[in-house]
Amino acid sequence: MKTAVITGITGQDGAYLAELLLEKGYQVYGTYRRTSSVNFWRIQELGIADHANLHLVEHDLLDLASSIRLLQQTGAKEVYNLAAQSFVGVSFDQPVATAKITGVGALNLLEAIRIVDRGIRFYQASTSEMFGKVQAVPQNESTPFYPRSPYGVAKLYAHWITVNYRESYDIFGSSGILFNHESPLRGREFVTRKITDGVARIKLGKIESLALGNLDAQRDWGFAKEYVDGMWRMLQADEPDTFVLATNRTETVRDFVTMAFKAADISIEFSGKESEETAIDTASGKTVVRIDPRFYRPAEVELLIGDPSKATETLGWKPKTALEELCRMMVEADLRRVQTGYSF
Ligand code: NDP
Ligand code: GDR
Repeated sequence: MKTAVITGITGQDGAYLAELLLEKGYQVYGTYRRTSSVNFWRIQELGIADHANLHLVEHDLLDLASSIRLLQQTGAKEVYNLAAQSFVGVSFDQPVATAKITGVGALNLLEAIRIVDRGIRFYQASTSEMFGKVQAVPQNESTPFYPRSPYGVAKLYAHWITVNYRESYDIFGSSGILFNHESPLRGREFVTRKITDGVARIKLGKIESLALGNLDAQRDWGFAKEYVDGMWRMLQADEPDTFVLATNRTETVRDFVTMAFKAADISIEFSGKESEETAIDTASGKTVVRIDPRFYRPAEVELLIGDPSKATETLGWKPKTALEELCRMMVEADLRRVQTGYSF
């Protein structure tokens, strides 16, 4: 039976990847960090929390001995490193913690692989945030990196150390440069879920408006469930490599807002400029979106659009879900959650 370790089992991708690997018959060891109240809501929502082949393991990504024991005790042949301080906004306030967990965390796992068994295959969760300031569009595996946040810089370290261990020690380390991917399991700090959750609350009369930051940012948003399949495919390939996963379509945050309100049958209209911009519900005339400059970032990534051709040709991976469908799925899930009072 195949055995895999997923770091960051409590996150969006960790939950979907665990579901996928369990469906494929794997023994899955999902790691979580020690806190006074661990939250397993995502694996509970997917109905896999009590699966006989899912083992939840406490692990400290900054403690090399902890990673060595993890690999020795599980005997895993595939390691998916998804744990990270993954919120770009917070990385400006906690740059050192982000560097450690998001950057050096990957190194600890690679060192553990070097010590325990160099045959273990390793997946590193790299990101389009490494492209940062636009150097070319669409972005692909050869586009130069120019990260714009402590998060992006930390991820770039993790990316290059994966490449370095591949080249230095012949370790099967693959890196997926994934563009934004969303789902009903997305954390509420990220803009899409913040919007769909906010729209649901406005629709159900729980709040009046939603406060956002930069509406002009453009993102290439895909469906997380499809992206974890791409991660798995990378570790089944003949050779370790770097792959972009993206949809090759980009939209502004403003367009996503309009789409989300539409999914809740609310038509809105934007007016005003920059921090004065607002959106009103055209039926009631009430303001439903306003700008709060606290959500602006010290440096912004303005435009992301990825070219996934290499993953399509080499791995047979293709995005399938249109953004409108993804947005509707998220709004419907949030309407249900707000109605039942069970919302994370
Ligand atoms: P989430 O934020 O949903 O999950 C992050 C995971 O990392 C959680 O399990 C979290 O645990 C864990 N984590 C955070 N801090 C620590 C820590 N100090 N020690 C151990 N574990 C920690 O992210 P996603 O699932 O969306 O993303 C998965 C990975 O892919 C991340 O590395 C992210 O940076 C990367 N990525 C994500 C993209 C996306 O669009 N979703 C795109 C490209 C890359 P806890 O629940 O305890 O906080
Ligand atoms: P991002 O995602 O930074 O791309 O990183 P996020 O959803 O946080 O921001 C996307 C864009 O929306 C703008 N924005 C806001 N963002 C948030 N969070 N809250 C707001 O109120 C708001 N208003 C506007 C942001 O400025 C930004 O331009 C995500 C994470 O999952 C990373 O871990 C991952 O690596 C990248 O995607 C690819």
